[in-house]
Parts: sequence; structure tokens; C-alpha cells
Amino acid sequence: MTDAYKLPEVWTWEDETGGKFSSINRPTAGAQFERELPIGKHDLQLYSLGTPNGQKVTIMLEELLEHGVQQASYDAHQIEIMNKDQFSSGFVAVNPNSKIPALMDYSTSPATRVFESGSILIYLANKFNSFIPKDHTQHTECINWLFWQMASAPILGGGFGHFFSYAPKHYKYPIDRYTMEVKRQLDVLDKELKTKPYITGNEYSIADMAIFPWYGRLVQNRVYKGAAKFLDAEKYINVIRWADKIATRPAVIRGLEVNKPG
Ligand SMILES: N[C@@H](CCC(=O)N[C@@H](CS)C(=O)NCC(=O)O)C(=O)O
Repeated sequence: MTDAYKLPEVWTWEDETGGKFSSINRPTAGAQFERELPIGKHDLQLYSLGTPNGQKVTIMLEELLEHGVQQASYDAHQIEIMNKDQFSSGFVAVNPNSKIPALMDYSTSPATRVFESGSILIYLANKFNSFIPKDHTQHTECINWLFWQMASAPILGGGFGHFFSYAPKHYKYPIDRYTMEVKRQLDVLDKELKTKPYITGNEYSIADMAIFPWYGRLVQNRVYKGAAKFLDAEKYINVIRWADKIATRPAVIRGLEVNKPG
């Protein structure tokens, strides 16, 4: 059990709580300094970093290009979150939530801002009519699983990953809580993928692109060092088979390389 903590009546922010992200996170929103974002030559301007949430979008853009959709050409601008680039006035104008990934589409008038990785995937899928099933049932399944991933990322990233890799110490209570939930989610996926090649059925879609950088890379031991062993990931054989197949796609290989953290 973690040391008991006596709740104050009103919580107040302590500047340095320890852990990897304590120096960048604070309980307020908005721009912290003035700086415009660079704009390259293509209609699509991506402001991101090669973390799992960023990789979802670069995988999709590379899949579109692989598919011959030239209008999906994009400029990728690296946002170094540890350097607080996400708090510039330019970035906050594209995403008031100050998180990567964020996208500007200058092909529309006025230009369109898109933030939240799931929203960006749906935006690109609708814009280019690709990687989202047309069949009603399959389409709904795709959205189901995309939302499932968006809702599970805080458990895996913010919860398990934070306490397994980034917290200043290892605390049993949160690690037990989040490990149990991550394993349950891996089991959900494993049972689903037992009978179908992709998460919505026979069609590779934005739902697979959203899940792969998190759960696919987790079972491949590419997210949070040592986590695959800790989670006994070997037993999720259907997730591993699905992830290994997706990992060989040329667009996925390229998408994982874009905006790699320095
Ligand atoms: N729900 C958001 C989450 C995005 C997110 O958490 N991005 C992280 C990197 S993976 C970030 O920008 N962190 C910067 C910070 O916390 O200040 C999405 O899926 O787009």
C-alpha cells in the first residue's frame, strides 16, 4: 500500500512533484510565450512528435501516400514537448489543449485546425475516403474501436506507463491498479483478434492505426522498457500476430520514423 496521504481541503500545486513530466505540466492552460508555427509548402501541416499518439497520424498520412493519394503530402514539424514547444501561442492556436498531434489543413477556406489524434484520423479518413469501412456495420465497428483506443490510452499511457516508467518511485497501489486494467484491455484485444485479421474484420483501418502504436508496440516491447515482460505479453498471441503483420507495412515503417524524439 502506498503511504497514506492526508487530503487538504483545497489542493494546491507544488512546482516540482518529481518524475519525468513534472517540469512541463502545470494546472493551467493557454500560451506561455509568443511564437508562430512554421508553415511549409503543402496543404497539410503536421505539428507533432513521434510518440504513440503522434505515430497514429504519421502512419495514416504515410498509408495515404502509399495508396497514391498525393494531396496527403504533408510537412512534418517537430514539437519537442520536453522543451515546452506545445505552449507557444502558435501551437495553442491549433490545439488549445497543448498536446501533440495537431494538424492544419490549408486546402479549405478558411483553413481547418484539427486536434486529438482520433479526430485527426477520422478527418483524414473522411477527407480522402480511405481506411474507414463503407459498410454500415464495419464503419460503426471501426469507430467503436477507435473510441475504445482513445479511452484506453490514458490508462496505458497516463496510468500504467506513468507509474511504471516515469514516476519518481515505484508505488504498488497505482501499478497494481493500472497493470490489471492494461492486462484486461490486452485480453479484450486478444479475444477479438482470435477470429479476424484486423480489429474491425477483414479491412485494415484507422482503428488498427490507432491501436498499433500503443498495444501493438507494447507487446513487441517497444513502449516502456521492460513492460512486455512485466505484463507477460507473450501470452497475448493474437495481439502479437496482428502487431507483427502491421509492423511490416512500408507505410507503418516510415510513419514510425517521422518526428522521432531527439
Ligand atoms: N488525447 C490526446 C492525447 C495527446 C497527448 O497526450 N500527447 C502528449 C504526447 S503523447 C503530449 O503532447 N504531451 C505534452 C504535455 O503533456 O505537455 C490525443 O490522442 O491526441
